[in-house]
Amino acid sequence: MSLSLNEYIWQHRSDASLQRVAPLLLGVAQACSQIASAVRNAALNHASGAAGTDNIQGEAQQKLDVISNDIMVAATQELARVLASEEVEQVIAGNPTADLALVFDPLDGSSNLDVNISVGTIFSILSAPQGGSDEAVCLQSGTRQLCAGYALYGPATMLVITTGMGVNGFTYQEETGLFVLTHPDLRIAPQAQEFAINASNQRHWEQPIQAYIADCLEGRDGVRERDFNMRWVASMVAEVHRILLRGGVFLYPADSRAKTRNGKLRLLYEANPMAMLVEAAGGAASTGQMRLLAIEPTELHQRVPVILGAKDEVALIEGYFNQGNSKY
Ligand code: P6P
Repeated sequence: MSLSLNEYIWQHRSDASLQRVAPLLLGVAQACSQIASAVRNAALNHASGAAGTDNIQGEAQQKLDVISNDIMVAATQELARVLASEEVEQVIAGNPTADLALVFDPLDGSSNLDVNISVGTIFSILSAPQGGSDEAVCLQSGTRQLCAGYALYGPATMLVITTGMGVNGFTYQEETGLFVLTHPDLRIAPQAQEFAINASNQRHWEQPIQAYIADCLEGRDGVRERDFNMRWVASMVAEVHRILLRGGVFLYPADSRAKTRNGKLRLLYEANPMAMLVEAAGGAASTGQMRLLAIEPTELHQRVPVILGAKDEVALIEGYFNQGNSKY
C-alpha cells in the first residue's frame, strides 16, 4: 500500500522543514487537485480560450490562468503571510500571523491548454518572519526556499516536491482524492542524452549557447562523445518532469531580443523552485554564469536565463560561457 501525502508527512515528522510547511503544502496540494479538475473539464465548462486580459508580463491570459490563480489564492491565503503570483502584479496579503510566503505560477505553459498538451503549477515556500514589507519577504535567494514543487497536469496528475533532501513524486488517485507516493527519491543521471530548447530562437542566442547546441547537433560526428535527442514541449513543468525521470538538460537562455535579454523564465516562481528540485535530485541549475539559487532577487517578476538538469552537462555548458563573453 503506497503512502498518501498526509501519511508521508506523518512518517517524516522528524523533518522540521517539512513539518513547518506541511499545512501550506497540503493547501497547495488541495488547490492543485482542483486546478487539475478545472483543466480536465475546461472544454466542457466553456472555460477554454483567452480571458481577454493581459497579465503583468503583458501576456494574454487564458481563462484557466485566472481560474487557477483564484483557486490557489482561495486555498492558501489563510496559510501564508503573503502570496506572490505570476498572474498578479503586486503581492497578495495573506494571514498576518502566518510565518510563510508562497510564490507560484498557477498555470505554467497555458498556451498549450487549447491543444490539450500538459501544463502545470509551480510553487515555492519561503520563511516569512514578522517585520519587513510583504514584497521584501518574497525577494529571497533560492537557497532560502523551505520547499519547492510542481503539479503536472498530464495523462496523470502528479505532485513533485522537495524540502531540499531528495525529491518525491505523488500521483493523484481519482477514487480517493489523495496524492499517493509513486516516485520516491527521484535522481537525475549526471550525463545527458537529450536537450530541450526552443530552436526557433537560435539566431538570437548568446554565442556560448550557439556553440554548445551546434556541438550537440553534430554529436559523435563532432566533439561530443555521443549523439543527442531533442525535445521541446513549451511547458517547463513537463520538461523538468521528463528530466527528473529520464535525464537531460533544459535551456531557456538569454538572447539579443529586448524582451528576452535576461531570458524568458521568472526567477521567483519558475527558475528557483525548479532549481531547488533539480539540485535536490543531484542535478545542477545555472544561468550559464552562476548558480541560479544564489541570485539575490531585486524584482518580483524578474526574468533569468535558465540552464538546468544533468550535473555534468550543466558544468560543460558553463565551460562554453567561460570561453566566451559573459553577459549575465
Ligand atoms: P516558448 C510557458 O509559457 C513557459 O513559461 C515555460 O513553461 C516554457 O518552457 C516556455 O515558456 C516556452 O517558451 O518561447 O517556447 O513559447
